[in-house]
Amino acid sequence: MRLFVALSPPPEALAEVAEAVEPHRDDWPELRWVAPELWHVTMSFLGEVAEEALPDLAERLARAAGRHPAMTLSFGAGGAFSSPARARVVWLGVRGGGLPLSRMAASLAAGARRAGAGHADGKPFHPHLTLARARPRAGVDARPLVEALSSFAGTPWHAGAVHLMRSHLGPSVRYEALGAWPLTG
Ligand code: 2AM
Repeated sequence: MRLFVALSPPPEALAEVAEAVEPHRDDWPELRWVAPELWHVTMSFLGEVAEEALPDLAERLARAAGRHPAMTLSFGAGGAFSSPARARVVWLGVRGGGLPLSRMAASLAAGARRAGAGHADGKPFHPHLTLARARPRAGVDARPLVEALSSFAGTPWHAGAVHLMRSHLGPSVRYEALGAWPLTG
């Protein structure tokens, strides 16, 4: 099963983002917009994981989560991977996490690896909310969109738990929450 670990921001925080994004959607037919009900902040992408690994994975994620503090985060200015001029992914940034959030991501990934899930990809952790993706093989010049989203500053929200999510790929992607574990504090 295809798994990832994520933060699930509260509906109010996502509603604000939806409102900010809505005026732009129709201007960018070359982008595939992610439906708001799928929005999340990926902490660690695990990829294909054998079902037998789930109990050990759950235990290790619970332990890792419990070693990190709950935090107050907010969505901030837009950006793009790999660059606004050749965007493959357009996102909003996550503010307020800093080093503790990066440490939490590393700790979740390390716990998952000990359960045989995921692998170190060497990429720096860059917390974000993916809004839209370019179609395969097409980098999009999304500079005006990134610019339009540069002033976005969402209301702070409480990140108090991490979720283990399963992706069901198909004509329309669906996510299923397999578990949730509290952060401390
Ligand atoms: P994204 O937010 O950067 O797009 C579920 O598919 C989540 O896992 C997505 O939100 C995506 O993060 C992340 N993801 C999917 N495929 C990935 C990959 N090959 N490497 C890293 N993260 C991936």
